[in-house]
Parts: sequence; structure tokens; C-alpha cells
Amino acid sequence: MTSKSSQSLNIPKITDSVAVVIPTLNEEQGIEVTINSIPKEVSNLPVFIYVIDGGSTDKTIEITKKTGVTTFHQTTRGKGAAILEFIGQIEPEIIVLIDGDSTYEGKELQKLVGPILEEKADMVVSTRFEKMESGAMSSFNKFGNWIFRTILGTYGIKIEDMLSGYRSFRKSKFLELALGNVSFEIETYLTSEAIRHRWKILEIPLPYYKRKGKTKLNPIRDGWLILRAIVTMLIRLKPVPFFSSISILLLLLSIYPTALVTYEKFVFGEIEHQPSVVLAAFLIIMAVQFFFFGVMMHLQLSSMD
Ligand SMILES: Nc1nc2c(ncn2[C@@H]2O[C@H](COP(=O)(O)OP(=O)(O)OP(=O)(O)O)[C@@H](O)[C@H]2O)c(=O)[nH]1
Ligand SMILES: [Mg+2]
Repeated sequence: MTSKSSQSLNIPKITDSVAVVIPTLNEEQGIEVTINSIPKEVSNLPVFIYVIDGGSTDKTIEITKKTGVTTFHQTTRGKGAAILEFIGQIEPEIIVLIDGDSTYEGKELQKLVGPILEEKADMVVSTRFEKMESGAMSSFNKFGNWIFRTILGTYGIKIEDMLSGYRSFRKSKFLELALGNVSFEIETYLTSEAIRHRWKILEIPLPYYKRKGKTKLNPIRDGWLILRAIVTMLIRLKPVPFFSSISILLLLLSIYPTALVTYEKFVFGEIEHQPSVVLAAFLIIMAVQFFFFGVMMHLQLSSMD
């Protein structure tokens, strides 16, 4: 059976169990393999599979119904919105997210669930880069991932694979997070909120395969959304270092006009490039403003903790 109500009627208490949540949008080629790869039980807990569909027009729904997994129909748009819309209605306490394109190793579920049950981690993330099948990720996406990792690393946030779609956590802890309105970039906001709430994040390298079917990811549009989410993340998590780097950049830009007008003043007695005075003053004032903005943000955020 596949409706929400029948699921809760048939299974009276499933909080002590594991939910594998699969967001799908036209995944007829990968969904069955994904579902079949998921074990029926881990750590003696039953595993329930929930598909949240974003309006597939291919055979995805037909296949999920045939395999008998609970299928929700999203009323919003985007993978992140799909998860946020239904996660509160999913009964099991342990949640595992996995994509429906058969890129992740469903049969490794134990590795994601075990550390949560043993309280060794609040979130377990399967990282993709170490055991990636050749051709599973485009060079452009690899480069994007490297940029994001480097930006975060510069600010002391060591996350190997922030964008992995295969991860586990407790539902009760997830519901405490302020995730707001996310469309696709749920992984970034989830990571950011998890760090802000001081979750223990455990990253484990697991295989990552070439997707079946067509990607829903638009590298430019989604790359931009992810970058925006990263900037939001840095403002929230590292306000002083983040705004100080803008200050330093502005101070560096001010060196040339400042040096020019100072040189003219001392060597020729008057300043020929008057606009440079305005530019130098503007850049220096902005640099100071950004620095204090970061400090104020830090004070504001620490008073909210
Ligand atoms: N419910 C729902 N699922 C979505 C939506 N968009 C994408 N998905 C699913 O989210 C999962 C991840 O999407 P992908 O297109 O594989 O994105 P990706 O894994 O980052 O990109 P690839 O590298 O191409 O695999 C897949 O199972 C998609 O079917 C949506 O709007 N709603
Ligand atoms: Mg994928």
C-alpha cells in the first residue's frame, strides 16, 4: 500500500525504526535499483522506505507503487522543500536521505545508521570523492565542490563533502534546526545548521556511481544557490573572519590610491588626482565598517546562543 494513512494504520509504532527517504523527480531508471539496494533491517531495526515525489511524469510513481513503498506527493518545488514538507510526518526516529538515481550504495545503510544509534555522531555523511566511479561526476562539478570545500576550509570549516545526498540523523534533532525555505541546496543549509548546533558530523567514504537517468542539477543555477548558501553559512558561523576578509580586501584595494595621493602631496605639495582621495577614503571607511559589522554580528549571534 502506498498512501500516508494506510502506512500509519498498518504499522502502529515505528518510531524505533529507520526511515530511508528518497526524493524523486523522474527517476524511472534508477528508483527500483535504489529501493532494492536498501536492506529490510539494520541493527535489528526495521527499515521503512519513503519516496517523496516532486511530480514525476515518467514511470517513477508506477514503480514505487509496485515495490510497495510509501509514496508522498510533494506540493512544493525542489528536493529540499520535498524533504521539509514531509519529514515531520515520517514516523521513524532515524532518518536516512538517499537520492533515487542509484548513485549511492543503499546496502551500506548500516554504516550510516550504526554511529547514530551508538551516539558516536549526530549526522553521518557518505563522502563521494574517495570511491567515485569514473564519470560519476563532471569535472565542472568536481571543481565546484573543490571551490566550496576550499572556501569553507579557509574559514576553518573542515567538511569533505558538503553536498552529499546520502546522510543520516535523528528526526527529533533535525526538527530543531532552522532550515527555512530551501529548494535544492538543502545539504548546504543542513550542514550549516548542524555545525551551528554543534552536531558531531561523521564523514565516511562510500562508493559513488554514475547516475541512471537525467540529472536535475543545473550546475550554474544550483552552483549559484549553493554559493549563496555558503556565504549565509559563513556569515552565521564565522562573522568576524568573514567580514574581516572583506575589510582586508578593501584595504588592499585602497593601497594604490592612498599611496598615489600621499606621494603627490609630499613630493609635489598638492594632489593632482583628487578623485583618488575620495576613493581611498571610501575604501578605508568601508573596510572599517565591515570589520565592525562582523564584530556586531558575532555579538548578536552569541547573545542568541
Ligand atoms: N521530490 C523531489 N525530488 C527531486 C527534485 N529535484 C530533484 N530531485 C531528486 O533529488 C535527487 C538528487 O537529484 P539529482 O539530479 O541526482 O542531483 P544530484 O545528485 O546533485 O546531481 P547528479 O550529479 O546529476 O546526480 C534525485 O533523486 C532527484 O530525483 C524535486 O524537485 N522534488
Ligand atoms: Mg544524483
